[in-house]
Amino acid sequence: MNLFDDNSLQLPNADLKLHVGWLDRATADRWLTQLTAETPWQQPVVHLYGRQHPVPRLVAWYGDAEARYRYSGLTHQPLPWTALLAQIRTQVVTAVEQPLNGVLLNYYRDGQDSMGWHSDDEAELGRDPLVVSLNLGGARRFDLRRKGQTRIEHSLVLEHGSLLVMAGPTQHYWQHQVAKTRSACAPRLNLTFRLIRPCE
Ligand SMILES: O=C(O)CCC(=O)C(=O)O
Ligand SMILES: [Mn+2]
Repeated sequence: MNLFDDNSLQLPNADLKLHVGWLDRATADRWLTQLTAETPWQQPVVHLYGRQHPVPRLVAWYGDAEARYRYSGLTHQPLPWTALLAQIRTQVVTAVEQPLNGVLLNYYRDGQDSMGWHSDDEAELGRDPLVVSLNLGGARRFDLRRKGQTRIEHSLVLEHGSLLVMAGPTQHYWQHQVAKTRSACAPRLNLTFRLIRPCE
């Protein structure tokens, strides 16, 4: 992954690289417009203690047929790759030199859309998962804290066209969030590419 060697974040027990400006502006603009328009967005409802909570963002899951994925407490069958998402996957796979068979699209309509603290440590991602996250649209803050702690230890701003690569033990030791914000922010589309391993 030589492309990213100068972009490492020095956090213990983590392997995080942020490549700012990975995509040129015109391509990032075009992908944002097309993906926003053509994605069949869903807003899953999570059942917690007998109450129903719509997740505070819109989502879609695409991938190879075997890439069934659990998130927000539900199992999702992947949608087949569109021409554009297949092209984006090829570019991402070429950059990281690792296979990836699914992508979760998260659409944050405004500053009230968010994603709570979690690690991408689902069993189907295996040990030391690679999670490659492409950012389009409005910049948002991405916070990191150690598992078992409440203090935010590090924050990044994920800007239009940037690529964040999380690998190694990151998901084992760290959690991340995209918090709500009162600041005005443009709609944001985040694509996290993953490798779903077949069930044992
Ligand atoms: O929107 C982001 O940057 C984070 C997305 C994320 O953590 C996820 O999809 O698991
Ligand atoms: Mn995540």
